[in-house]
Amino acid sequence: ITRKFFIGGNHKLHGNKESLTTLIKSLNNATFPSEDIVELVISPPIIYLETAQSLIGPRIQVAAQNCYSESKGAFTGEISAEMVKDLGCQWVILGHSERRRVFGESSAVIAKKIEHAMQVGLSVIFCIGELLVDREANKTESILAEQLSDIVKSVPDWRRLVIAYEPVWAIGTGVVATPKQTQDAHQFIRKWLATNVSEQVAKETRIIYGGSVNATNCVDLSKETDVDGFLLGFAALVADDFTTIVSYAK
Ligand code: G2H
Repeated sequence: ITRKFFIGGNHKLHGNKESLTTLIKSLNNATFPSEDIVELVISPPIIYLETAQSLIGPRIQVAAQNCYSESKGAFTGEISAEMVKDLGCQWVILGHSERRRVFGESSAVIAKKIEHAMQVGLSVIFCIGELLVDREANKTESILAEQLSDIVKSVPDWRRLVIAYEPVWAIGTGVVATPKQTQDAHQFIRKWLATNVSEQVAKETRIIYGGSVNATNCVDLSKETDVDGFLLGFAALVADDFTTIVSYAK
């Protein structure tokens, strides 16, 4: 497989300058598999992007947790992809279920954000996933297909898109998807890409899993064929957990 394993750490609304500095120093001192094997990204709150960017060693990249779809203008409280890029950051997380659900971001808004961020040169971690009611109603695949369809025309460069499968019922709940549930969803996403984009994009796109991943359950999840990495939440805040999870990169 030509897909490089990918581990992202989504800090969400956690930490401060001191804890972030301590975390990054620990990561800088950790021993990771080589950069040919695994790509590492951390995503602190946006206000600390510059702090993170100034502290990281060569192995770690930085992602914003969000950015707006316009370059500039009367959009109080927003930040642009250009600004993220200006700080030297290469990545942005878009479509996270917390953005969709807590902040009411529609698929149309997310699609515009993806397109703009990519045009500016950022790489995107794009999140999709079903609710528990969807899974129980056997609608997981149709929800994933819908979330993919909503953005498929807005991706100018698939090589800079990582898809994070994050079942909403597994996010921050301690209830992790089983390796089989994960593999099934990832395989479905890959097939969808083959049919609706191209065989090559399907083969090359990293599909990572997020939702209550920890230093124990990552072992079996990482063995699944179509699992190309993880988007970590709480585990990303603990340097030892992050490092352990990275050690299972394949
Ligand atoms: C899912 C994940 C990171 P957690 O949101 O994006 O968080 O690992 O805390 O469930």
